Amino acid sequence: MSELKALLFDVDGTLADTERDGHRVAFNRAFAEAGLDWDWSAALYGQLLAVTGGKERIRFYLDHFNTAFTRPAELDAFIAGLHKAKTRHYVALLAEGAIPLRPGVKRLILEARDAGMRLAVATTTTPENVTALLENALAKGSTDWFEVIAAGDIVPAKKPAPDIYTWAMAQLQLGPADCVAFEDSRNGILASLGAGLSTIVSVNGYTTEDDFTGAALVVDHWGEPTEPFTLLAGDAAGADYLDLALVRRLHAAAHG
Ligand code: XBP
Ligand code: MG
Repeated sequence: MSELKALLFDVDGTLADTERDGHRVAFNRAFAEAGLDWDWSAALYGQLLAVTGGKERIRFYLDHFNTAFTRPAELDAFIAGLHKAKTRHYVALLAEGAIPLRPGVKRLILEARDAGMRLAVATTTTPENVTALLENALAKGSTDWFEVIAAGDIVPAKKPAPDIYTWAMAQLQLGPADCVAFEDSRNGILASLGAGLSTIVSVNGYTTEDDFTGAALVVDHWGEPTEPFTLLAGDAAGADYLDLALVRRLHAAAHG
């Protein structure tokens, strides 16, 4: 039987509900700062989330939702500049405490850390965003709790490609049978399952209708003893919040 050695966490939508009120707001502030009349509504942003990666999302927007925009000669540099400004606005939002962790996230991470579980992040978002969320929403110095922070452009192909998870496990020198992944979206679970990882999903406002076939468990959030989760798929063995015992049970069911 494989021993559970590491937990691999997605960030956006999983650790915190960052997209609608965080990233989207930061994108719009960067567009306004650049003198652009682009305004991504919550509804439009839900469509744009089909593409992971902020720079890739801006290009997707231009290709499919704003073809009338007169593109500058150096489009990649233009997009990169917008995205740099967006990251600055996003980090500022997190520093104001605008985005809290989702239910159960701090509790499970602390429990796993106390149990000596190795922790890693595997995310499409920009590394500065991960640090800003952990330092402002989890705990000062908590970036150091994560042995590996696999983020953004570190791999050639973003989610739904499995690259970010494969890279993170390579850094940990672990295989998929040693780990469990935590995700929130179809792009995310395609990446984690593609890397062979048993995956626990917590949905959010943008992903409730996503196809999570293959997930070990699907819940609305990780829950707290006083705030039970709603089980959407899988066997929680009667538990109503996600703790390390339930994670271990799901890992054992997947890996014997
Ligand atoms: C979510 C993403 C990211 C964020 C925006 O990442 O796809 O692109 O939406 O962050 P994950 P950036 O769910 O894998 O954490 O603008 O820095 O890409
Ligand atoms: Mg996510």
